[in-house]
Amino acid sequence: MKLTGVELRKVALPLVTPFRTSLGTQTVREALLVRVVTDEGEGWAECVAEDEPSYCPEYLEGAADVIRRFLLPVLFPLDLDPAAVAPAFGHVRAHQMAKSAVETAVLDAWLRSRGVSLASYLGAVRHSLPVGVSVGIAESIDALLDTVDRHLAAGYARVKLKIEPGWDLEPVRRVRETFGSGVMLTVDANTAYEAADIPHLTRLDAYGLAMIEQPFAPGDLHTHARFAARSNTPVCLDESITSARDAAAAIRMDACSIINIKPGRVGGYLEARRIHDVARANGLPVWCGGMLETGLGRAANLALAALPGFTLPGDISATARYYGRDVTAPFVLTGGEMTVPSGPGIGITPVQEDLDALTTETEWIAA
Ligand code: OSB
Ligand code: MG
Repeated sequence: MKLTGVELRKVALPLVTPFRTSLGTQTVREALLVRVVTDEGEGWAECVAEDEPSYCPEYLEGAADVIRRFLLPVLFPLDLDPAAVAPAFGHVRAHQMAKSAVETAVLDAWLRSRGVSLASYLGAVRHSLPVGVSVGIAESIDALLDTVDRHLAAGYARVKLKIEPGWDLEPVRRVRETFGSGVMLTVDANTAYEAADIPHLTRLDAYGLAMIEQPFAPGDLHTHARFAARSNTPVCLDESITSARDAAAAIRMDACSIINIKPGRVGGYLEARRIHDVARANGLPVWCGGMLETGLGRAANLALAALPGFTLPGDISATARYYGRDVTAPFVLTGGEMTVPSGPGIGITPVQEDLDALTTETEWIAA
C-alpha cells in the first residue's frame, strides 16, 4: 500500500456543557483529523492532542507540525502495512498522539481495503459494551448530584468524578449517599495531589470507590506506589503510562492495580493492545480512557475496549454527552451499552456536511 497524500483537518466542536477538571475548563473541543489517501483507498483517524499542552506535553498545532515535517516524509517512500508504521517513526522521540493518528489512519485504510474491522483485527470478543461517564468539577454539590442523576438514568455503568484539592471528600460522600452503594463510582485527580496529601486521600477509602485515577505527577511512580501500599482504594494510572514498557515498570513497582489505556497517549492501537496484554498477563484489569473524541476516535476506542482484558467500563460515552453535532453519525447508549462498530476499518466515516460545517482549516500534503 502506497500513500498518495494526507489531509490534515482542524475541527472545532462546541461542548454541550463546559468540562472542568483539575487542569482547567474546556468549552470547545478542537481536534485534528487525519485522512490518508492510498492506492488502495482512504483511511481516517483523529489526533487526540488538545489545543494546550496541559494534560500532556503534546498540543494540536505541535502535533500537526510533527506529522507534517517528521512523520509523513518517512512514510511516503514505504510500501505500507500497519505494523511498519511505528518502527518507521523510531527517529522521533515521544509525540505519541501524532504517531497514533497517522498509524490509525493507515490501519483504517489497510483494513478497509481488506474488508476487516478494527475490532476483529485487534481480537475483540464482544459486540457491545457497558460504558462509563466522566463528570467534571461542578459549580455546586447540588449541580453535581443533578448531573450524576441524569447520567445514571441514561444507563451509564460507572460514574467517574473529577476531583482536586477542595473538591474531593465531600462531593464523593454526597454522591455515594444519594445514589447508594450499587453505583460503580471512581475519581480522577489528573495529577492534582502531592505526596503530603497521602493521609488525606486515604480518607476516600470510606466511600467504596472502584479506583482513584492518577493522583500524582506523571513521572512520580514512586509516590503512587507509596500511596497504593496504604490505600484500600485501587490506584489507576492514566498520564503516567505512555508505553507498554511504562506499564510493565508500574506493575513491577506496585504503583497501580488498574490501567487506563488511551491509544493516543501510548502511540496507537497496536501499543494499546500490547499494554492490554502486559496487564492481562499480570492479572490487572484495564479500561479504555477518553479524550473527548469525535466519532472517529470513539469508533476506534469501542473496538479496542472489546478486547477480553477490558473488564471495566471505559470513558466512551454517547456522543450526546459531549456534542450536539459531531463529524460522524452519533453514538448512542442503548440498554446501557454501546455497540462496537463491525464495518471495515474503524467502521465509520465522517458525514461530509457535518465535517465541513465543523472544519476550521484544511491542509493537503502530497506524497
Ligand atoms: O483524565 O481521563 C482524563 C478528558 C480529557 C483529558 C483527560 C481526561 C479526560 C476525561 C474525559 O476524563 C474522558 C471522556 O469522556 O472522553
Ligand atoms: Mg484520567
